[in-house]
Amino acid sequence: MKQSTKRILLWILAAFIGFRILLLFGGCAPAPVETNDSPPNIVFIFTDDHAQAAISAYGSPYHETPNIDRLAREGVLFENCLVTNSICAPSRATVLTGKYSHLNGQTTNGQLFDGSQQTMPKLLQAAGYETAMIGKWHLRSEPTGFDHFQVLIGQGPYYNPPIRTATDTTRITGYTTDIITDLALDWLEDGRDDKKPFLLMYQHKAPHRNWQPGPDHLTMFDDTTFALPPTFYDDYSTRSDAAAQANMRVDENLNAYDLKISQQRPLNEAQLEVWNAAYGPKNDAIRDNPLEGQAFDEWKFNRYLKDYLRSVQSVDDNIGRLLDYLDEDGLADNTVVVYASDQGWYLGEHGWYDKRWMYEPSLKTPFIVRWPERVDPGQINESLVSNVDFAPTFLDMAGVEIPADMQGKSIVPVLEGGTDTAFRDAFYYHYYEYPASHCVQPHYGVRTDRYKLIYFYGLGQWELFDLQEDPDELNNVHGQAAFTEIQAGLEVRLAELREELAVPDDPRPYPPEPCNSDAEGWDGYDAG
Ligand SMILES: [Ca+2]
Repeated sequence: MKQSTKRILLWILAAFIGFRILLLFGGCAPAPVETNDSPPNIVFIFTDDHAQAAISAYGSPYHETPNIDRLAREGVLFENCLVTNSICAPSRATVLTGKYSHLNGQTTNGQLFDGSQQTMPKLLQAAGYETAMIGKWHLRSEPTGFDHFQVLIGQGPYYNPPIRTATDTTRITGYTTDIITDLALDWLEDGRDDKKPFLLMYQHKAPHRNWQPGPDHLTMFDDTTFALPPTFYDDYSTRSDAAAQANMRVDENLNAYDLKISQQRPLNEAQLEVWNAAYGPKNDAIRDNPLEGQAFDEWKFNRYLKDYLRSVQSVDDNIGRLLDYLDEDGLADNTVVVYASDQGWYLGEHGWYDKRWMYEPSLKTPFIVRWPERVDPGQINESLVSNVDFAPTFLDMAGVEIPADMQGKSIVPVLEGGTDTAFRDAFYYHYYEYPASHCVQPHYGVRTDRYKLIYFYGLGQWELFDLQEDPDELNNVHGQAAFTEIQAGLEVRLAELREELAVPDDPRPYPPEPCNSDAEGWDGYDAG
């Protein structure tokens, strides 16, 4: 190359560098954010059917969850994380795709998840992340977008779970919540490529039905009696016909296997030993002192609630193990830790267990984010965020472009900006699965910070709640003169959201199919 040409190229290079420096430090350019340059690791802790009411950071009236509370203390707790469709597989599909059920194809638990579509783990993987999925997958199709997976088969058992990998299936002896954590820690320690940032989806079965506690907590709460929740004997007056039609009452619909008054399913020797230690003496007591009426309802509620809380307690213990590992290994600062469940759950509110409804206990799911490098600790945020926002948020955290067809949006501005950051004025919800377990009528609706409008389209019936005046949603004010304007505004917003989100037209006239979940047999246990 001629000297003169070389000189010209050097000048061009110098001018380019100067321009870049000007961009970085010039008066009109934003100040650079001082952070670690490497993209953060993401640990997504995901449980199944965990109610906010069973986390002390959310004000549980029942128990303490010190390790989840620690995450909340060190991060941001979202009070209003709303799910798009309150049931297992649809929630999981929404988390993976950043899309509502009608677009990702998973409207109910009955479908096979289409793993060929775009997902957040695939996009992170393509951007150089190492991706792993360990624990409960529950999407029937083979996991895609992961460098490594070790998953339960279907719902998986609470004890001695078969664990499936890309190449084989091995039964591991022990309590599933502990085992999933062992596998996650093994992967963090020895399994991953430590030159890459990682996404670890660490997903528990617990506290899904039928709530089998671990060996460490079999007798926890034995000396406690919990009072029935104030709405336990809800008679569903003022509501549509849907609530009264459902079969998910603690006092009527829990069966012997749920309540551990019968083994029913064949148990192996190890399971039998645990079962006898935990329930043998308690069942002797109930046999010798038969109960009836409200006393029997209270007994059932306590049996149910205590097993549920015991299952949660092991989740909390294991989250402590994981947080300790991140500290000890020096990973904590540049690792985002997220805690969430696939939906909320009823702990006797309205008399119920299970989920599905757009009512608050199942619409809301726990959501806590800790990100020491970027987010101030100890925040409580009331923004209307959602599980549809998880995928775009993780991509944003990783510096990966969010695809235009994702329907959620990044929560990062809220995480960094705090409570005054505007996020979403109204949220769309849609539940589809019917006829199915528990006979909950399909419905959709809109929730704002204060109001909730629900349409049960199989019944052609509406409900409207003022959450400020009626937080328990006992008083349906739809059609009342005082709410005419509010109702009209919500109807408009609902139609707008349905259009924005490309929701197909109402499936009316809805086929008047009969629903009888008493005849479901054991299928109810696979109902996510
Ligand atoms: Ca679930």
